[in-house]
Amino acid sequence: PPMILREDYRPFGWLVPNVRLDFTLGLAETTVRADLQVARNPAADSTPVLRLNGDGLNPLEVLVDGAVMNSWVMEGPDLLVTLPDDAHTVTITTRIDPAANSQLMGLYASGGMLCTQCEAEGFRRITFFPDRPDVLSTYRVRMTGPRADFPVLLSNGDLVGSGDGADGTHWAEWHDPWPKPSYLFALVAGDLMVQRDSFTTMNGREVDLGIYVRAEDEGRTDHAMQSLKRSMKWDEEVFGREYDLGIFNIVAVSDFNMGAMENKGLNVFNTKYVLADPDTATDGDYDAVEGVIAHEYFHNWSGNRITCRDWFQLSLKEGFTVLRDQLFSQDMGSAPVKRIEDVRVLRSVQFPEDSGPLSHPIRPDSFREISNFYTATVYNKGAEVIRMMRTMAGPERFRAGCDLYFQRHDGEAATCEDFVRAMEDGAGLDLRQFRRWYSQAGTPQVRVAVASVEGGVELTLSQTTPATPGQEGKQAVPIPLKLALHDRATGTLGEETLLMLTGAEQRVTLPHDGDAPVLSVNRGFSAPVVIRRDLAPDDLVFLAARDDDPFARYEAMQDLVVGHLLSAVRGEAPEKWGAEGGRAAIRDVLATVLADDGIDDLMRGELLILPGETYLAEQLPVADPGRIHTAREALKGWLGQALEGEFLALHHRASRVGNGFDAEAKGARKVKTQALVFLAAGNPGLAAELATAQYDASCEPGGTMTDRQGGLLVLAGLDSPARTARLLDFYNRHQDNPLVIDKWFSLQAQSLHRNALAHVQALAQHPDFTLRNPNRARSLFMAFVGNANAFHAPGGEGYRMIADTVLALDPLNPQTAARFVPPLGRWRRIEPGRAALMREQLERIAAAPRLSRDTFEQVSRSLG
Ligand code: BAL
Ligand code: ZN
Repeated sequence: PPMILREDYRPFGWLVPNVRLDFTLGLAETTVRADLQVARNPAADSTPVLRLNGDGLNPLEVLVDGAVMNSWVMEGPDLLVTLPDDAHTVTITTRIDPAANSQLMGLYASGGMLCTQCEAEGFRRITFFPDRPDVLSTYRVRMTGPRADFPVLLSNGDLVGSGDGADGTHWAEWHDPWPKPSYLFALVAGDLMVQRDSFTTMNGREVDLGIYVRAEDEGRTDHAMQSLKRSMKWDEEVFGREYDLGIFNIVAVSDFNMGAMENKGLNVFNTKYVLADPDTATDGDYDAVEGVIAHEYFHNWSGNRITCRDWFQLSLKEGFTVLRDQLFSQDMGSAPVKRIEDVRVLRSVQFPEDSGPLSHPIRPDSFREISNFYTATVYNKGAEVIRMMRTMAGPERFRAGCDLYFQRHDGEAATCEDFVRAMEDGAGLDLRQFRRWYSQAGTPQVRVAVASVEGGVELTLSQTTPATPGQEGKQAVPIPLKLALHDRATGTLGEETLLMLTGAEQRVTLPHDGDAPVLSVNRGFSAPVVIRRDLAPDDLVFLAARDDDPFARYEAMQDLVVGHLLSAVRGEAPEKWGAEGGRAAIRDVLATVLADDGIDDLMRGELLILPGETYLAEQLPVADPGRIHTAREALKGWLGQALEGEFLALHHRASRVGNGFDAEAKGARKVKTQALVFLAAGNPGLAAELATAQYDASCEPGGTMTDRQGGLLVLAGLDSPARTARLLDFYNRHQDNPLVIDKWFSLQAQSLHRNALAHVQALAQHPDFTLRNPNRARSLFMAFVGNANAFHAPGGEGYRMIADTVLALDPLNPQTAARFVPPLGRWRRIEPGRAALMREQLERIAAAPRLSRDTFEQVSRSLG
């Protein structure tokens, strides 16, 4: 498959101002008649040839200005039509089989309904079209189909007509007045229930809201609806963005590759991010629903009104929209806790991506398959880059920059460069050097040294960025670092300041009048970098217990544990880390955290989370996952014993808090299961009893899925008679709810049980398991990949199982198959024995005939 280059961008030779689509719907056969009004693009090189992208399509008929034309040609999957004049109407008829569409791209059948997914290049599986984001058209869509099968017929925009046809058919016609690229087209036809509501915009316009689900999911959409209304209001208040149609619909689909899709006026969602009730959704699920609903809604401006010129600009809409949804969630709940959660995701997913073979800048320069670039780098690092601009400008000037961007580029297909320029002009920032964040891959490493000088301290800050594939030499990037200088002896906390590190090395002197200065740096995680600081364990203990920045407290706790665990993994002399190789210090800080009345349980829960195994592996040039796991479990067990009384008391206290959805109740549930996690490592018998009791209590009326899943997750890692019984009970209780059965698969695949690998092998044969449903495939195998100890089984069985999954899934659903390749691609950073086994499996995949473009690209980059 060819490499597509960013520098090769050229405007399309034709404009397509208006599109009419006429669908005759059937699950196994849908006919599509497309009328494209086309005109030469004065801004492009003139060409009489209209290239229309297709993917697996044959034209049944081609008309030009109403007359049959037979001189079209196919070039690969594309249809080429040569047109004599400057403006024409081209009409093309195609026929597709939605039921056979296992890729879930284009128009497909899911549980008896029809739905679409077009981003990035799915529209070309429906009809021939210039399927690129810089071709903007208004769409008029007519659908006809059997009323019994498809009582609900939806598309983008406003409903402009509907009626009955012959033989039990009916039709609906929708019109979207806002020009949009083809990737934002959507159609849904099915037997669906709807929850309706309405929203009055800041200018007094009424918007009809609808959330459509299958009958069995009725009653689980209220949280999604409330989240939508909160999002609409927040975007008006914080970004000044008002909704621009009379209708906003959301449809939940159970077979879906992504989380959700921001189609204009008709968002299509994975059921996982719509449905929620206390008996079936965890607190994490509730938060995820709120965040994804917000994300898709916010795309209406950052993505739809202003879209991307080409797919290299994906972060223009995704990075910005992720930042917007993060800020929204910060405002809806606990801002510090949300920030810590977002940093944890960035560091456990994006940092490894950026230090591995798939590393790419947030604005990539090349790709073979764009689906492979919907990554944590484009999304999450992209959000961090825009967040840095906000930090440098402050919220008000940042808002002025956003306003200018929306005003300047409304209705356009824009570039990252356009966004940066609007920020320069609107926010008054000089971003000349900052642009490197868009072009340079890799995570900058910042070394911080502190030396006492007369009247203060001198900081020496230096930065380097490791080489990444295709980018050997790296340049310094501007790094905004929030810092404060505290004093350990007096406990005085210093004022926060913002320091810009712009060069490779920089020295600054900070005034200080105590004897024991302690630097708190990258507060709030103001820059997406790795900080290397040589802080004494006593200083980390001080920061973990006392820093006024919650993130800095979390970070000090993480550093303390990372320092101890890496020493243990390296087999270093433990004295450096103080008593008990640093364990005593960790125990004492945890005890402080457990007793601290100044923080709520949601924050306490963050401080109790030990750094994950992937994050720990990332700290080493080459990691032995087995040693990391052993060291981490040993620490957990030691802490579980050393603080058994405290964790027990915490579990009791938290168990007495009610089942509500306020911060107190959510916090209590969070720390309750965390207490179990430590106790399970320290005193498995006691933990099994408590986990069983927690599970059983959660099955009483009003009990929550959070407690039930938490109890069962811990139990699933232990050898206890209750384990089998409660797993069976959970299955029987929820067997009719696929999203909960996904949890049942996941929690077994994630469990710390020594036979987790064998459990996963058996579950893959379970009658409820299928690779055809992406949620189900991920619930077992992605959860398994996240279970580092099981995935990295020394004999390589875990690697083989994932390679088997890729090979089995690739012919069905290449986009989802390719997502399982990156975990194997980490081989260079794993000890040689396992690395060879990982490589072997990559080579086995690479040798398979007829690999998809998606999997081919990921495997060849991983081996490369
Ligand atoms: N645009 C694809 C799904 C999302 O990022 O919202
Ligand atoms: Zn998005």
